[in-house]
Amino acid sequence: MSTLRELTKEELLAPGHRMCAGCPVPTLVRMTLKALRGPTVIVNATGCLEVATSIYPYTAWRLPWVHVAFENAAAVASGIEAGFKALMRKGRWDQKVDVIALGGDGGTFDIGLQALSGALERGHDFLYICYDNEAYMNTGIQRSGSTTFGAATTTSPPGAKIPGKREWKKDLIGIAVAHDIPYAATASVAFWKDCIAKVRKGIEVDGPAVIHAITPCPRGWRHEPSESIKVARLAVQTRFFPLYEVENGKYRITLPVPNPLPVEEFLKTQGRFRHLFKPENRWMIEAIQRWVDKNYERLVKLSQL
Ligand SMILES: Cc1ncc(C[n+]2csc(CCOP(=O)(O)OP(=O)(O)O)c2C)c(N)n1
Repeated sequence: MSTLRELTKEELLAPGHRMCAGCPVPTLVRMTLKALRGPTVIVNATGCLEVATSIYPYTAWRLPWVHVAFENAAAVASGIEAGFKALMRKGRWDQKVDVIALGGDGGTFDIGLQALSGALERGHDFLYICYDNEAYMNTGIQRSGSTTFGAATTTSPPGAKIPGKREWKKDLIGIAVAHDIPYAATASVAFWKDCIAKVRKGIEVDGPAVIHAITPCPRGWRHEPSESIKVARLAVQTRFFPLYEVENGKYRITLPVPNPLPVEEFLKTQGRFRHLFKPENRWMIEAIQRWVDKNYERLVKLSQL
């Protein structure tokens, strides 16, 4: 696949779901579903995507889909993959079925991490995609292990006591790669070609694959619904969210950013960072810039190994 024309016109996520206006998660899902190569089962952890696409008695999913708890998406995906394998071994099934698990950052970085680690360690052949809106959005914008340092959330409100979230974002891909899996990558909804190619690769590799996709949330990030894709693009152009992949341990930056914009350009698009622009908080912007620079340098070094 190299042009838009070559993509299937089939939409396996039906319109009419109840995701918020401007939410890029359905866009990510539509891209994902255009990368399929055959029969596929979707495993969906509790989160915005699940609650808003499966409001009883309706469903927006036009392929087999199972809702699982917040914490066990990867465990259920493992079970489905192992189940099909067993049926094939017994001669009761003869077609490869791909399994894709989808979870938010809360379900992935925090509560589902144990199940994900177990599934990666056991080597199940499935793709795990984390859509990262950097908080527990569907329950009221609580901070998660993925929320950026300094961000305002309902559980890290900036004020006299704290200047926003005090901890740094976890390195999900680093954790996944430490399991020695065949494929891991980051993706942004603003770069569809890169995103679809990575999903396809993740499906095709034999063994576990993990994709970490940045999906700006107009409600929680406090930006205009029409700006989500622009924000997702700025995340990459400022090197805040570099696009790279790790194939069998080999790092490659898939979209190098030789002349990055300052991270401020990304931060200032969002109300959740408004307080950082007060003179007494500017040190936090500088700290985020240092974090961004260090991370990108690290990725450049790793990709030269
Ligand atoms: C064990 C457990 N604890 C808490 C909840 C309540 N809960 C449902 S969804 C959710 C947050 C999900 O956040 P995330 O995974 O980031 O997805 P998002 O809502 O942002 O799409 C929480 C806390 C739950 N369903 N199960």
